[in-house]
Amino acid sequence: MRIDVVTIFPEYLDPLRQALLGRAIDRGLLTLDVHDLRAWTHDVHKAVDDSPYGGGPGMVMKPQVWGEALDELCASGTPRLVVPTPAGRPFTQAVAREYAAQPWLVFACGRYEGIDQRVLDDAARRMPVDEVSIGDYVLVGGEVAVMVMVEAVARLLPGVLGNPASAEQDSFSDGLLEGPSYTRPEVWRDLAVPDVLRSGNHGAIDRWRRDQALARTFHRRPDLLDALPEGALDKHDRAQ
Ligand code: 6GU
Repeated sequence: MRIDVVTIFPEYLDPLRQALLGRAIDRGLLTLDVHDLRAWTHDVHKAVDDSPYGGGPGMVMKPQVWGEALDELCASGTPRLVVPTPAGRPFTQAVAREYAAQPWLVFACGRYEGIDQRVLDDAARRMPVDEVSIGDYVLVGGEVAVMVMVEAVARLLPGVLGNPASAEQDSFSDGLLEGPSYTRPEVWRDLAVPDVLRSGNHGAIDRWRRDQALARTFHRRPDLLDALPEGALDKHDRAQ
């Protein structure tokens, strides 16, 4: 998969080259190119923003600079353009899976009060454009949201995780939160590992884990239970 990111703070994205994703890049599973938006300015001040039409606080990113950047980056094909904004549709695990199936993503990081809407309207004439939010809170810019999304997408690419079963057992993959995990020692600060996990009875272990996931989801995210598809809960689940 190819990922391009356009930002006025390219070094902000450096952490994506660490650890698991760094290895995926080194192994050629993922190509990550980060571009400085100011490279497409023409004035001495390298201005990327201006005051908003209609008044109000803050600054809006200028359309000409973004237009030239996207024209040049997208000249060779049709990527999916992703624009992080708190005003976007929610980024979920389902969206991460959808992105992981794309050959090419371009992320356009806005700062200030966002990017002139015509940049997105114009791009949408040539490519799919998604405005997405990573949650109901406001960040100072799209860079950290892009890091979140790239990490969520990259770990789903074939070969990136050592053990692909990890992705299959994630929270959300079955619509429920994952339950608790334990490792040695058997007793730590007088707290014991639940007996069932040491029983060797894999049927009982699976049932226990499912019940833990259901209880945790019920308490922490009842909205997820309401959203489960018809038939997702069996009669043992409903007895919980
Ligand atoms: Cl994607 N961008 C910004 N700037 N703030 C956010 C966000 C995105 N998602 C939640 N808050």
